[in-house]
Amino acid sequence: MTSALATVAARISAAARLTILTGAGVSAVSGVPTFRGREGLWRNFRPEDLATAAAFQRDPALVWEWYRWRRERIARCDPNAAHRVIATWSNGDGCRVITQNVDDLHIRAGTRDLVRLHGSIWESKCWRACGQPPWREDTRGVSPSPASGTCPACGGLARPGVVWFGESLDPSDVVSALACCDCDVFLTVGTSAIVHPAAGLVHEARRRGAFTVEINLEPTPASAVVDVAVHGRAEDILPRLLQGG
Ligand code: BV8
Repeated sequence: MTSALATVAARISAAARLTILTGAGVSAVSGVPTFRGREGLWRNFRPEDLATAAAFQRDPALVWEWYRWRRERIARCDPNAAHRVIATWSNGDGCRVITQNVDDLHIRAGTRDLVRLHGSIWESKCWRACGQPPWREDTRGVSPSPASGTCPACGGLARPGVVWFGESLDPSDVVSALACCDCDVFLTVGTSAIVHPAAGLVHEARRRGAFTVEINLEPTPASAVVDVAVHGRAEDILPRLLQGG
């Protein structure tokens, strides 16, 4: 057990309030492609090129093809040990989980009271915002039929129910995420700490007095800010922290 892990484990067990922010690295070992890793590319497109309203306006078929490809990939993925540890912590008192991920693996692992900053890939919504609430297309194992590309209320074009670059997050999610920064320990796990406003949360937690920890394979822009930066795989590190380091 390294001294860094022992320090973090001690801080977690003494914490009345624990907040965990996750990114794509938590789902990587489950087989979900990360955004900026090698396998994150799709036909040489960058996510920032496709996950935008402008890209959808320009070529909805291409964007739907990417989301359908991701849904089919994610449908074959299951939660891993990192998700299970986070779910265990979330079912205790005082633990809140914020995720940037849209794969719903935290939910499938039983995480309680999850703040999903960027929505869910299993949801669709009306492109024209006709008033139809978002609807789920959880078709694990089966790719959604093309008909799922239309709004059940107005028959217009449907779009993936995620937050795209250049779109504002749901204000209630931002309020919830900021409230989670009032904590004793803030863990940022498996995120490149590039996408805002999620990337600002660890700074806010530190400003509010939290003991901050990063768990990642490699340094990120958050590494210089946190109290402890642990380099390793989330699926290895988190179970060791649950066991006391
Ligand atoms: C907004 C849904 C107001 C779609 C996503 C301030 C400064 C700079 C830019 C901005 C700023 N404020 C706003 C912006 C613009 C923009 C932004 O941040 N751009 C970035 C690219 C610079 N933000 C926005 O547009 C946001 N909206 O702020 O509204 C506004 C409006 C207009 C103009 C200005 C402001 C909306 C952002 C939401 C975008 N949607 N997803 C979809 O999924 O299709 S974001 C997308 O990136 C995913 O959700 C993903 O989760 C997220 C972050 O990526 P990561 O999760 O970190 O994944 P990544 O692959 O990058 O990294 C994985 C990490 O895991 C790596 O570090 C790797 O080392 C590590 N890892 C891998 N395996 C493991 C591991 N670690 C541990 N264990 C392992 N096994």
